[in-house]
Amino acid sequence: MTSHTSGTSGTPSTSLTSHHVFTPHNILVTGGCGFLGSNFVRWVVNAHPDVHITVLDALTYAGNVNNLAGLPADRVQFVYGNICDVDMLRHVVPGHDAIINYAAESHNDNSIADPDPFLRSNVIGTFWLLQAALAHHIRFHQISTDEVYGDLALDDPHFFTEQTAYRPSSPYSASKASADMLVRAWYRTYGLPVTISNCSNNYGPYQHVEKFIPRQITNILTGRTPQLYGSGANVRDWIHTEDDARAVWAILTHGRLGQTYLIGAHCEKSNKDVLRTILELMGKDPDDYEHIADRPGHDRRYAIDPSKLVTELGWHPLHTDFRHGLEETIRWYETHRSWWEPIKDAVEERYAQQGR
Ligand code: NAD
Ligand code: TDX
Repeated sequence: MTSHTSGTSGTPSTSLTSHHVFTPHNILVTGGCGFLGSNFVRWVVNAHPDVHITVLDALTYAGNVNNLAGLPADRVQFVYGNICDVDMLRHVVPGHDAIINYAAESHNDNSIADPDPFLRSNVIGTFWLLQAALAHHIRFHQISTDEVYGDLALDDPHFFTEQTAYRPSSPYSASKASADMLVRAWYRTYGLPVTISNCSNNYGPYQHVEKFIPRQITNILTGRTPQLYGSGANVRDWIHTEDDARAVWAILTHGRLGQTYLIGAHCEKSNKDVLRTILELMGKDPDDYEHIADRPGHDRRYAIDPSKLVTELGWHPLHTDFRHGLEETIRWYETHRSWWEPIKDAVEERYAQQGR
């Protein structure tokens, strides 16, 4: 780890002078072929020309190596591998100055149908990655989720903060909460230099079509009726994936070790409102959707208070117009049909088997 005083793109300047500043040059991004990971890699390539990135990814159903297409080969190296593979980690991890762990099973509905891979990748995988980081005392950043905090009532005036108690609802969120606990223990017991970020719902390009926003956009593009779970009153706090990437970089380079930072852009919307906006933006009747069976244990509302990130690290979201962000996202799916068309039918078949 080296010390510098100058700020970098996406990071703050003034409030940082008392903080240790970390300047990574050779980072390992696990899960970098997924939605958030690939957007983070692309952002780092553009914003930090001095950083080399190794992407380690098992290319599960959710990973697509084409998500890295067009990135310079001398800056981004892809390694095919599973974070549960201890022998592989022994070879790949050394030489990097930071690990950013995006690798995970990420979809709640899948975790309800079959929790097994979630325990393996999210809990056991994080454990082996921590062990590999510890062997070389490598800076470790864990990508986590606001879902570890459970949910809020729709009319609750409170937000999640770093002090909110963990109360995960689904096998997915329980596995992410478990991983966070491991990361905290490796800091306290072994002194591994870690940080954790818990982010709200991301939207933007390269999101798998199993997720809410891409599923509805591609439903409309393929002549299917959009589908709302339950009443549609459930609220999610949306953030553009590029703003999440900028926040992760700020925490990695300027965050205090051992700390958790919540990432959110104060953009709470009910699922029904999001779907109606998508339909309207795509020139359809905003009421042309159907209510279907609710998700078991469905979290009612997520809402993030990002004050710590804002005051300590000076981060602010740049994508503050959600409607415009949705419009751009719709355009992306309209113009990248070859990216999602080959997997769409299989995703819908899997949903049909789950009764959704
Ligand atoms: P994703 O499903 O799109 O991508 C996950 C990636 O990890 C894929 O490329 C997959 O191949 C890879 N992967 C899975 N298991 C692996 C393993 N054992 N070894 C190596 N690679 C493996 O998921 P995402 O939406 O990009 O989420 C990434 C991370 O961000 C997850 O940890 C998730 O919990 C967290 N997160 C996501 C959101 C969101 O809105 N999508 C919000 C907050 C936090
Ligand atoms: O067809 C649908 N209809 C519907 O009403 C789908 C797929 C979802 N929904 C609802 C369920 C949720 O209330 O939309 C909301 C968003 O659903 P998902 O896209 O599955 O996201 P969510 O369950 O909120 O979790 C997401 O944010 C937190 C990510 O998938 C997680 O990886 C992240 O941790």
